[in-house]
Amino acid sequence: MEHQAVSEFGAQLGEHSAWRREVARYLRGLSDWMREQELLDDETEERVQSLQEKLRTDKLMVAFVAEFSRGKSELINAVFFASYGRRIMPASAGRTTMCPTELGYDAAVPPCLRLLPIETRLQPQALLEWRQVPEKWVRVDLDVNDPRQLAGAMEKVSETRQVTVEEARALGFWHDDAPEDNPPIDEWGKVEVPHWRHALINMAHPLLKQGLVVLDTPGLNAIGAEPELTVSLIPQAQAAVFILAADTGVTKSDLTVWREHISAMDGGEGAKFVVLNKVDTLWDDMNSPEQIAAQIERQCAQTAHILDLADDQVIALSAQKGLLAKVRGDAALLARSGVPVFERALAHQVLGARQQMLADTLQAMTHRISDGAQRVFVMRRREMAEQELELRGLRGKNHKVIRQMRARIVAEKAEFDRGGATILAVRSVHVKLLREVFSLLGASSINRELKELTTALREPGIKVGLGKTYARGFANLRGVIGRVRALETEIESMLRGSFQQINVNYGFTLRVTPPPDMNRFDADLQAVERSLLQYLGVGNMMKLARPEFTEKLTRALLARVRAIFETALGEVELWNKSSSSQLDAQLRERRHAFTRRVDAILRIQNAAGELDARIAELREENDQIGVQQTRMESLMTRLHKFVQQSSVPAPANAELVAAA
Ligand SMILES: Nc1nc2c(ncn2[C@@H]2O[C@H](COP(=O)(O)OP(=O)(O)OP(=O)(O)O)[C@@H](O)[C@H]2O)c(=O)[nH]1
Ligand SMILES: [Mg+2]
Repeated sequence: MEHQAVSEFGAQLGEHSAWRREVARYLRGLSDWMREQELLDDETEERVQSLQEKLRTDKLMVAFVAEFSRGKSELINAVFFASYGRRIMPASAGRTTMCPTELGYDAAVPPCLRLLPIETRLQPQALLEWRQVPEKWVRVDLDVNDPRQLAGAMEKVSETRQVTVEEARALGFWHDDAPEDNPPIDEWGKVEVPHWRHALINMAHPLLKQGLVVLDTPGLNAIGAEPELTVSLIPQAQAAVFILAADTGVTKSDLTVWREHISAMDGGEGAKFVVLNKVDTLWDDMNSPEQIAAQIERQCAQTAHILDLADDQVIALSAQKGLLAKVRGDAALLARSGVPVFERALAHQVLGARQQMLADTLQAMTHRISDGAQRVFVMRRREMAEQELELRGLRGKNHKVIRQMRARIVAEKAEFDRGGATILAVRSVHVKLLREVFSLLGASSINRELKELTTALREPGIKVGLGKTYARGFANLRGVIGRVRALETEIESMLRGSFQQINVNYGFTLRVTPPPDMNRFDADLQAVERSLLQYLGVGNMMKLARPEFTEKLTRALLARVRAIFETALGEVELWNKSSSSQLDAQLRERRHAFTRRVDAILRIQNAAGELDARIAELREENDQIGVQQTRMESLMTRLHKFVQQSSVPAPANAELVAAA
């Protein structure tokens, strides 16, 4: 394998981004054209825009989670930062990364490192809320062209402070009930705690610019004290990388991290990676390469067994040698380090899955677009056919008949406008039902359904029977989703009935789009429920007796549930828009048609020969619709062809078992 300045993952992410940009370009071409032809209703327009936005800015988070000193930061350096020719994230023996560190890119902010002081833990706001308050973060500017300055600034994530036991307790780093986890007291009676609560790194690194967000986390104790990491940040990552070290094996605390943060994680097998790092500690000149390979394979198998995974799911590598090999341009060492195998697996699983998801969304979208357009085509053709018939009937007729015809059209239009009242009535029922959905998914509904649970959590002291209260709280939330589902069904059948009526009465082609599927939100809630379950065990009795802990837990929980309900609400809103904008579009078409008919009659009244000219025009317009249809289909086919072109190749399965 040849030396690569950019990693395998980088190359594939680059291709994936190019694919996204290209898809966005095709989609823009299609939607611009559709808009010009007045074939796009408001709702579809909104969906197209949001997909465009997603294609442009969608983030992809990879979280590195493990006990301290397993090599998280070193692997991040090897995979993402080797091109700087040195270590960028601090990686050293003992506890190094002291606060969760997010690396990403935001064009609106200059390259910098932002740090949230640990004291913010004394205040009730959730991390999510602190993100909205930039002035509370300490900012350090970064010079991305100077690797030394960069690495120097990054050292900040390792900073600690000496505080009294009292302060440490308040900050969540000292627990009288778990003395073995407490930091040692120095001769001045102080203990060491992290200086920062969270770090955000903003830099225009090529991978970050393409939407990658890397989350580096500190070892066990520091994560445990920040429930938001467990409830929100890690579960929402597209991939989690769990790291073990060959020289320490699988320790009890490794297992705790695995159980609490990774194994319960949603997103299927593809989203979890298990790395056995530091295999270079087994590279021993006294043993033959075969012996070493066999030993590594054995350790992978053992690890897989303990974690209850298939043997080939543990990737053996040496982050340190991988970084060194890239910096030196040593291809043989790089291959031996096993890092490229990990990069390929990551690229394939993460990017492949994401690309598939975008492709599916796009497929559904174009389906919807073409469906809507076909309905408009049908309606336009029908209007034209009717008008042609009307005009043919006027052939050879005198002025009086023509005048009567005009009067009839005007009367028809007036009646149509009056009929608008029926349509309004349909809308008001619809709106009423929707209002119920909105109140079910609103914040006060969540508070109500979780009242018992939040009260129990906030009660001082040991909590008894919390597990049951917890389960009840989530059952309530799922009940709400169930009620929303029932209302959706009700709205859908109401709409179906009235659309049918309107179609018959006015020759419209309205069709009810299926309501958003609530199962997804059900599944999201279940994932949240699972992610917090670990806190309710007997082993956590003491933690749960601490008000500052339960307060954080409660807030993190509420924030996450609120986000899920808000997403559901957004979907229902869009669905609502789909029926109202269909109706609007067809009403508009019909009004156009009336105007065209009246105009034609006026022309015919004014000059002989106009009648045949207008009939010929109608023929032409009708043919034009055929041309539009063909054009639309060809634009769609081009888009689909491109979308299906996958940019991410599959890794050979055998590669996943690294050769030493
Ligand atoms: N021999 C060897 N040492 C490694 C390897 N990867 C990391 N290390 C060393 O292990 C130590 C810990 O690595 P880090 O990357 O700081 O570990 P971490 O998981 O980020 O640890 P915390 O930040 O403390 O949570 C450092 O001294 C690294 O140089 C490896 O592949 N081989
Ligand atoms: Mg680290």
